[in-house]
Amino acid sequence: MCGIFAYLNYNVERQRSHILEVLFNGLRRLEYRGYDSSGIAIDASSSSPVADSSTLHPLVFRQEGNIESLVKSVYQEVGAMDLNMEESLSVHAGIAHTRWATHGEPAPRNSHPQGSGPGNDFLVVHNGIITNHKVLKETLLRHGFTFESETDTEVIPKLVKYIFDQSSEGEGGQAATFSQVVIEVLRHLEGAYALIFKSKHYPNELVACKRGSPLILGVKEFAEDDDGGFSSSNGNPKELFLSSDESALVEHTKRVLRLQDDELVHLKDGRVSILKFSSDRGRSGGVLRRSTSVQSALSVLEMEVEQINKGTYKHYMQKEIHEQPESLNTTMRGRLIRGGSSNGKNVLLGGLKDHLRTIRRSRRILFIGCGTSYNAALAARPILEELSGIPVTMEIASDLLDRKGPIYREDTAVFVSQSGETADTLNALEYALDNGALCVGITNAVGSAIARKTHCGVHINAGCEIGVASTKAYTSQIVVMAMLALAIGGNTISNQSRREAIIDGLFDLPNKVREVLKLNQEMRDLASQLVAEQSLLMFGRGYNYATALEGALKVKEVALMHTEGILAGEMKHGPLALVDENLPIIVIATHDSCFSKQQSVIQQLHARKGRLIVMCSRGGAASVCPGGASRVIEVPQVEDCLQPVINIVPLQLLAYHLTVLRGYNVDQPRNLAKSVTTE
Ligand code: UD2
Ligand code: GLU
Ligand code: MG
Repeated sequence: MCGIFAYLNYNVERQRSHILEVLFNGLRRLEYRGYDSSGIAIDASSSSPVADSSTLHPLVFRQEGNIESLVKSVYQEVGAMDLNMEESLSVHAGIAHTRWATHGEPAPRNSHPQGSGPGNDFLVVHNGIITNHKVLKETLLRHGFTFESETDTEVIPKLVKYIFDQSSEGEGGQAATFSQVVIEVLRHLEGAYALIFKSKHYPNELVACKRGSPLILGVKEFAEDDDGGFSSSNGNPKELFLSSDESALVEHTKRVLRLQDDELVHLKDGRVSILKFSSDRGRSGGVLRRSTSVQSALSVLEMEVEQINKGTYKHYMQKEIHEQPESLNTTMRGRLIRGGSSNGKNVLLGGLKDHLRTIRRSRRILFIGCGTSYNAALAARPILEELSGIPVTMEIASDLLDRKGPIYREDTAVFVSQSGETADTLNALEYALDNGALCVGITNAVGSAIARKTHCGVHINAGCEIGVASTKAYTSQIVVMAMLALAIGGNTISNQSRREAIIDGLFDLPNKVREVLKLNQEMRDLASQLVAEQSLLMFGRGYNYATALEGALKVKEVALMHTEGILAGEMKHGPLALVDENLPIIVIATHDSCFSKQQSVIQQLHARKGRLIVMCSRGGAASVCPGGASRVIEVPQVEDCLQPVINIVPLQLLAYHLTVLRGYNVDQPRNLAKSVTTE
């Protein structure tokens, strides 16, 4: 994780050059965590405790690359603008950041502080990810804001400015405090963050808060009558620090306070106030009385956010299916390395790197999940077995608990859950923790129960998923588990070319998903053929056994049509009895090591006059069904272990169109909930 740092001196004279050095040093202490760019913001022109927005001019400096290149460029720029470095400031608030890009390439415009627009009325440094940034951005664009970066972060300073402007245009009542305005902003943010806000409208104040990412306050007081409290209301000379990491604080003070999630600190006039905020959207969040104008600015915004959520799509499920090229990009961003000749191609999962050795030494890996998450793990199982050489067993969470299946200290248990709140999976996690296993989470929701309680893990970063039937989370889960397999497998001479092929395949996967999405119309046609059927079978094997299960689950849960996913190798042990000229059967037969076995399955089904729909690799129709299937779905071919990501897409589209044609509710299927938080 990257770093965040702030320094506020109050009633202590500090030269501007000293303030800069404190900020730079803070960043140097955070360097060890890795980063790709950095930046700081300080004030120009003289500041005093009574400074106002007309006398303060924030200066923002941002650079790609290492801290020293930032330092160099800052000194060049301040030299050029004749800024008095010796000027002594009795109060000043400066902020700083090291960035590890998640949204947008490393570049000065994407570095932090991010600003609210011309004049930089509000500045923000951010660690983490804002998962609903797109929706917020669209709203802000319509309110006339323009964006300069590709970051998820930029919506935050813009949103503060929007809310601030709206509230001060209000009925001329008492102006909102800095923390009030920030709390309103937080109610709109989803995802993970540690944030520090600075503004010329609130000179010499800082507001900081966190959810999911760490943030620590350090206090150094100079007066004798130290009352020892953090919320001391005294105006004694002091220096205040904020950082994502203790290592940047220890040289200044030992008096630190680790902020909890949903806590906010407001540094003003030498006082430190700590407030609890509720980021729940529905409730009247925040502890502060909200001025009415802030409130009305907010309700307008909330309404608009709802309206544009679906964009041009009719349903969330449809939107989320079509979003997959982007969600996969976000999942992989910053985690795939295809650079320098020395280390070649590799993956970096920040949340696991300190645990890989333990995982490699484990006696077995258990994948534990329910529904779609279980299916995603099943899709990734073959590649994890191949690259790690460790036995991988699959567990449906409820079944593991029903059996009280044995789990040992030498096991690594991987818990897969989109919401991170799935009750059965959470219970299985408690059980595995009690038994001493190393517990790894694969979750989409940052700060969720499973993310918090696992020892380590990976956020799939697929963005908020609203449709009850999971689509984009499924493909992102598979991709994360393929990266997990690469990370655990490690680099050996013998598997090098295989690893590189998979990494290349991952890089190209979003493009291939874009191609397969072009089957939309074809799948709608197929859906209209199948709309009145009672039942549907899906046959898969190897990497695509999971595809058959997940495809069937999709059709079942949204289109309310009985559908079964069947392991093709089991055909003769029962399912063959069902085959006749009426029952539609989808056979997944894309090119991989199981292909010839699938060919023979198709022949046998054909011999029994089965009504076949065959999914095959592009251009492969003739070799798959010489006798002619009633229909062929041709998909782009990718590296075998990534093929499930491609193959599920037409089946998601089929399920979607079947549902619409059958007149059912797509986004809220009968009897189902998005996250199953009860057993
Ligand atoms: C982190 C930051 C990301 C960016 C990046 C830079 C967060 C949430 N992520 O991403 O914004 O700054 O670093 O390197 O701030 N974890 C669990 N269980 C789970 C999922 C995650 O314990 O189910 C832990 C994980 O071990 C790690 C932390 O949560 O300590 C963040 O996980 P991540 O996958 O978001 O980490 P990373 O390095 O990709
Ligand atoms: N998501 C933000 C960005 O890409 C912050 C990344 C970070 O934590 O450094 O700019
Ligand atoms: Mg955790």
